[in-house]
Amino acid sequence: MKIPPCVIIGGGGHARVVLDILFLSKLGQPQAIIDSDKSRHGSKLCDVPIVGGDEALDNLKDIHHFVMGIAGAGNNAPRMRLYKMALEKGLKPLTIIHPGAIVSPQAAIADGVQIFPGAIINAGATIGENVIVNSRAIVEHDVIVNAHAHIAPGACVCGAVQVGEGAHVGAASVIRQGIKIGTRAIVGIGAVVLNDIAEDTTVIGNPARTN
Ligand code: JB3
Repeated sequence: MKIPPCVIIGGGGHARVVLDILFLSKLGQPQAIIDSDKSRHGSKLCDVPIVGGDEALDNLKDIHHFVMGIAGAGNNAPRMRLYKMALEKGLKPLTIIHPGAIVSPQAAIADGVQIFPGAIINAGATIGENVIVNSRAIVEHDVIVNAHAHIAPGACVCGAVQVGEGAHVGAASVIRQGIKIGTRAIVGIGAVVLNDIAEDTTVIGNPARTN
């Protein structure tokens, strides 16, 4: 089966891992990177050319798929905006899964999802569009992660938790089973969440509290 050529949107640290996954998984053939930092146009990342900024999306020949190369620590709005921009331009999102991730066949994985090395997605979990499940994160059974959310490295999301659209679950945080995390909420690094979190709310600490 032909490996689909793709463009990577954003060419920084997260993109480096995305490229690693593409090279290993052969789920896409990265042909170009677009990045808003003009000083990097004409250079390469992992041997993939940085061809221009977002305007370059209109002139890509024979590339019909994209992968988000931007993560953003805590703020998922830029990633959501760029994802929707690529869709509007008729590009299709690739879902990328590192060969070293464990994904239950009973999990539902939407378009544009990124599952990083060592991540575990357990039975009955639903992972929404453009979600990042970062390195060694655990998404337990029956969890619902809504679109554009980010489960950061080493986070542990226990059974049947609901993560709101665009929320950020911080690195090495722990979310007790059954908790609801609101839209665009932010869970700080290492937080231990024992109660529901309202939308647009940031919590830190153990036990997690609004800061
Ligand atoms: O901590 C970990 C494991 N990962 C972090 C991740 C969650 O967030 C990582 O260490 C970084 O803190 C961050 O990764 P990201 O998003 O790759 O950040 P950065 O390394 O700064 O790269 C972002 C790239 O996107 C930069 O090269 C920016 O110039 C570019 N960029 C920013 N806005 C954009 C835009 N590129 C395009 N095409 N369009 C934009 O609007």
